[in-house]
Amino acid sequence: MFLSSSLPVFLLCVVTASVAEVCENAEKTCSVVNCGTPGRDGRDGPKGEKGEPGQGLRGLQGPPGKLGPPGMVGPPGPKGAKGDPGSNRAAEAKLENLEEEIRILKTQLDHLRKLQIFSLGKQSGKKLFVTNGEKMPFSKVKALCAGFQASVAMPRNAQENQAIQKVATDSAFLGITDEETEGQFMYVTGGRLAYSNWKKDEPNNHGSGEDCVILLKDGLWNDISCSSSFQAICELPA
Ligand code: MFU
Ligand code: CA
Repeated sequence: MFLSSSLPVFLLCVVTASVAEVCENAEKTCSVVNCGTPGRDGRDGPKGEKGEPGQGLRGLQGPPGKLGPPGMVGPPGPKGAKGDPGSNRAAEAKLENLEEEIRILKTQLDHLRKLQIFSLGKQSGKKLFVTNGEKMPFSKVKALCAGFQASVAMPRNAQENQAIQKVATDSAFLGITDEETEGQFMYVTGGRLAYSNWKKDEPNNHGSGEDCVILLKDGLWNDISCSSSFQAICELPA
């Protein structure tokens, strides 16, 4: 009875001798039967040194890190939706007043312009010729005209030449020179002459040289020194 009940424990003892705990239990039960394999003696030894890093696959990626500090201010966002209609009554009224004022000013300006043309009386086509009656060297005439977005008078046809003649009370400079190439007269604004009205035997580049042009009282042209003083006549879009 005793032997038969301890036989399975004995067999288990032999088969699983490597499992210490089972063997220990078996020893308690096999007090009469020889268990065969002796038990381990003493405690576990000291921990070994850390091994070399493994050479297998890398471990899985860890979880995401903490949120970083806030970045710099970004570019402005998109334009907002259109405002509430009717919420700008004051601005609309102001705009209407301004538009009305502009209409009035435009009418007054138009009126003044007509008066100016009438008083000067020297409009030719799309050009308006004006003078202050002063005499000065050519460089001063250029500066004077440029001062009000105008050019020195440049007659491009007989009609314009006559209009300038009417404005002039004395010989006047024209916006024409051959300063760049002697004998090749050009407009100060650029381009070859479209029209000329030279006096007989002119241009003659007399004396130490004559690169500027004057309109004589009779409407004929003479080349003359740019440093001499003659009347200033400007042209501006009419
Ligand atoms: C004529 C003109 C000159 C200058 C001189 C006094 O030359 O061409 O431009 O006016 O008379 C002889
Ligand atoms: Ca001359």
